[in-house]
Amino acid sequence: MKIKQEVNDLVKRSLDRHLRLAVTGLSRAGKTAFITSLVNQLLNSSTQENLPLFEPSRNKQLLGAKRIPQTNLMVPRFDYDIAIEQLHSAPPRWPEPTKDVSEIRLAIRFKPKKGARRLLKSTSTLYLDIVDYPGEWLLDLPLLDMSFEQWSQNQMELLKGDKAGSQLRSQLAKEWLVKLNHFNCFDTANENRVAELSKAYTQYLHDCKDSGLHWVQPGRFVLPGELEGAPVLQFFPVELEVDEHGKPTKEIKRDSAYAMLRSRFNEYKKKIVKAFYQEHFATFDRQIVLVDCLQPLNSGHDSFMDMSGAINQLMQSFKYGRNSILKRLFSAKIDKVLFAATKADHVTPDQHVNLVSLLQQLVHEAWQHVSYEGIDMECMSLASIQATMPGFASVGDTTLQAIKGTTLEEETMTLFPGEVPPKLPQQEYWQKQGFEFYQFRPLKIPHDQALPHIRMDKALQFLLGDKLR
Ligand SMILES: Nc1nc2c(ncn2[C@@H]2O[C@H](COP(=O)(O)OP(=O)(O)OP(=O)(O)O)[C@@H](O)[C@H]2O)c(=O)[nH]1
Ligand SMILES: [Mg+2]
Repeated sequence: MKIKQEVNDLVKRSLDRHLRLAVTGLSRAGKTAFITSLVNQLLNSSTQENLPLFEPSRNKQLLGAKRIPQTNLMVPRFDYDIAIEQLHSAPPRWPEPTKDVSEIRLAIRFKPKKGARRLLKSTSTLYLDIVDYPGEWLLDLPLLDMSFEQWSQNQMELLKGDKAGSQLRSQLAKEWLVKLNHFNCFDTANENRVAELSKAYTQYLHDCKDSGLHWVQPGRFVLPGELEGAPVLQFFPVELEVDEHGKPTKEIKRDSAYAMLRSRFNEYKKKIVKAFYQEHFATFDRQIVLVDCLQPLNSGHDSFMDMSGAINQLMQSFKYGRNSILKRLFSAKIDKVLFAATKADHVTPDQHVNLVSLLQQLVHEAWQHVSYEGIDMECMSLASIQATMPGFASVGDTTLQAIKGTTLEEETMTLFPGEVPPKLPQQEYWQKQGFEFYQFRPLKIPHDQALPHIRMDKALQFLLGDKLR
């Protein structure tokens, strides 16, 4: 009897599956909403039928899901209960912004469809770890291949010329640049001065984010988490002359401010960037990248082009080519990447096609490269937590598609927010027509109902469908 139990346990363990799903996106892209909805949909999957595009649910193979303690004890827990509490408060509220990595673990029980699994036992379990981390951290990947001098030069160049966003950046950087002008990096280092200039530089990066520019480096400066105030986050680029090998033409003394900045930059690369890729990124099996295409459409040309650059940068993290930085750090595991345009409920349903083709354009260049590397990729649009309902509005004799929702100020509105361009918009788009969307608060829904969504089931199918067969 005991032996039979042991054999059964052994079979069970070898047939159960594990999957680490990473969820990322630039700040406010909708990560917390996505994870909350995903967990909520799975917890409700055995009793509710609102996931028709998710095969295991449609085929009634899902027996149930429950939350279980995570195995990685070094990462904070994703606060699902608080998010749900906020969504169910009166009036409903969106979950608070988050700043760090966090994770949550689910055990999903299902009936296998065929094969050895089915023969040996009637149920299997998929252990799913869902990890939330800021997309800004991926913007730091290129630092690993850069010297302090190269990085400084890059940052300074961003402020010059007529590239999209340069003018805005140089305005935002003014206060820091004035301080930098009065700073001699060849003098003996003074920690307080370095801290003061770092603060001004960090403020400039925050101001970039607040003005709709997402491409900021180092990414951890705007989302420091526990490292707030630590010297490893206190450095900034400097302007200096370099020789043909990229080395400073002036002699650098060991006790100079320059030497301090350079060593902190190197420490940042090693202890923050490299450590993230080795300790976290290397463990991911699947990745979803959430993109809010609508916010930059609202903010204008520079913000949009800047986001396009940031997405391109973000995608470098899935380039596992032979000579890539990643290859040197670890062997890649991610086999599927989903790009999802979030908050689709902000636009009318007829605009969803355009939203997807716009996203495809945004990721196009890098996309070709990644599919070449053998990763399965897809683009889609979704609303993790649907806050509006589609409807119609009459303008004169014509009836137009519209959306209806309640604003954060508790005002009910029916509106047509605008057309989403199917391609990267040209200058005329910004001059001719704007795009205007409102923030809506979540809908009121009873506790025992799964959260309303648009195409979460399609996302689940791409990310988990094959693991629940
Ligand atoms: N209408 C609508 N709004 C959404 C949806 N998902 C997110 N939002 C809005 O986007 C905001 C940001 O969403 P979060 O899920 O907090 O985004 P995040 O990526 O976790 O943001 P950070 O934690 O700040 O990085 C929310 O407060 C909502 O206003 C959605 O599906 N529909
Ligand atoms: Mg969040």
